[in-house]
Amino acid sequence: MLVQRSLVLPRALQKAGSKAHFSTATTSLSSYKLVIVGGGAGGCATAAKFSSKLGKGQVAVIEPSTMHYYQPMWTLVGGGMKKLNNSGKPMSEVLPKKADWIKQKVVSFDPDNNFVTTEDGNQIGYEFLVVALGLQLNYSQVKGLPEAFETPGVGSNYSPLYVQKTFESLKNFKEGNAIFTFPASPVKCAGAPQKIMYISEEYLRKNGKRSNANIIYNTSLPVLFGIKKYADALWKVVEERNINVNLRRNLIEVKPDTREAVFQNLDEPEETFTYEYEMLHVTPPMSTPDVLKSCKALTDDSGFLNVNKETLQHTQYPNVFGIGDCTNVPTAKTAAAVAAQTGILRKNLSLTMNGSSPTALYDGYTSCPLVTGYSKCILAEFDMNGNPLETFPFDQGKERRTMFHMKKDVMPALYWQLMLRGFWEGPKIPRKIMHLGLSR
Ligand code: FAD
Ligand code: UQ1
Repeated sequence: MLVQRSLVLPRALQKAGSKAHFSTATTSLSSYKLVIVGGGAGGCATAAKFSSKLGKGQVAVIEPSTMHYYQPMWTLVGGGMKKLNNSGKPMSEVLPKKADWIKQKVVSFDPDNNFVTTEDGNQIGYEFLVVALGLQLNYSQVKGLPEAFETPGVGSNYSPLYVQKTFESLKNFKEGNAIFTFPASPVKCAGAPQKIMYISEEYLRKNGKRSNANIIYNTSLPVLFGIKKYADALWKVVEERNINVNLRRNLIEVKPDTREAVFQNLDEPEETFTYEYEMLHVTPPMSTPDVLKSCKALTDDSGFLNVNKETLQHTQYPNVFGIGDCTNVPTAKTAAAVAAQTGILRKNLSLTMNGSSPTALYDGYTSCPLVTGYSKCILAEFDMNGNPLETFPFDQGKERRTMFHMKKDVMPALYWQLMLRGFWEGPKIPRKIMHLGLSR
């Protein structure tokens, strides 16, 4: 339920002398103590924490989607290990009951006057704002997409619309190139574009089709994976399994009529390479959603929410915080990172609400379970300086069955039962226990 209230500035901001501070707005707005924009992993977990702390009617989540998806499961859906409907729940079931759900899209921000506008034209005021908008998938930046998803052989684990096409393409594979792409943009879960390749390779091997298949990973990046320890492990996997990796190749066009994919050489932009495909798995270019990108006051030059990378507080507006994929925190964008950030946000937003300054500092913890088939996984965990920050007291650079089961069977429950309810802030405590207090 929306309450009518005039906009008052929090004490913290009156002290801070910030931009948001000198707003003299007295307009009566539908207003909340805390507005959370986006009800995905970060928004939902944050809403759970703060709605139980602040009570009913104090927190609103603005989120247009009817379904909430556990996106990490899509890697397994693309490989035929889980069904798409296992990966989603109605948004009404996951958002906390004590928060008001405004089922709308935010269409603009006005951080100087502390309100956002929704698609239906309403203005929602706030004392504090958390931006948790995730990433937008820009399939149409590749010529021929998204239409090519209507044709055989083309799938994408990144969207609930196309993830089932991945497994369909794998099942129907006869002979030829199986191509997996990585775009020239920041992405969420930077390991996912290659996880599905290892799964596909094993599928084709187990189904007697591997000798008919040429498996190709065309990535825009200059490396196979950003963290050396895990990149070294993955290079061994691609060599052992006869996978062709081409660096600095960016998908620019899909021609479904001739089943061809065109890539640009990012080091020689005039040069293109055209490949026929039997199967094509597309990881789309991504950006922050247009509504955020177009708000220059809130974003950096790349369109990401401009926050202090350690406190998650906005660099200009102290009553604005960010969480998850849409911020410019320089770490890999994953749900695991979001989990760790919820702990930082819980402390720093509470302190700010009470008129103090943030003290909790995020180390950039993130994790990518690099699934390498139907029973193995390398669990990459690292910080924002690229240093491994592993939970378990064994070498996580090795493919392991236990880590596969953790990804497939433990993580979904951890996400739905603990994280979205505000009870999982990442593995810092288990990590300390397992390293006898000797880890960060
Ligand atoms: P999201 O969870 O994407 O939520 C953003 C929300 O904002 C959405 O609900 C959206 O509807 C809403 N929104 C968008 N625009 C608007 C608007 N204008 N107004 C209001 N609301 C809006 N992470 C891992 O930790 N481990 C993994 O193994 C892993 N594997 C992955 C595999 C795949 C194939 C994919 C796609 C992702 C994977 N991830 C993994 C990444 C993880 O899912 C994301 O990092 C995480 O969901 C980010 O959370 P978020 O809250 O920032 O964004
Ligand atoms: C994690 O915390 C998390 O968020 C819930 C994930 O997303 C689903 C992960 O994939 C991983 C690996 C973690 C880290 C958790 C542990 C126990 C290492």
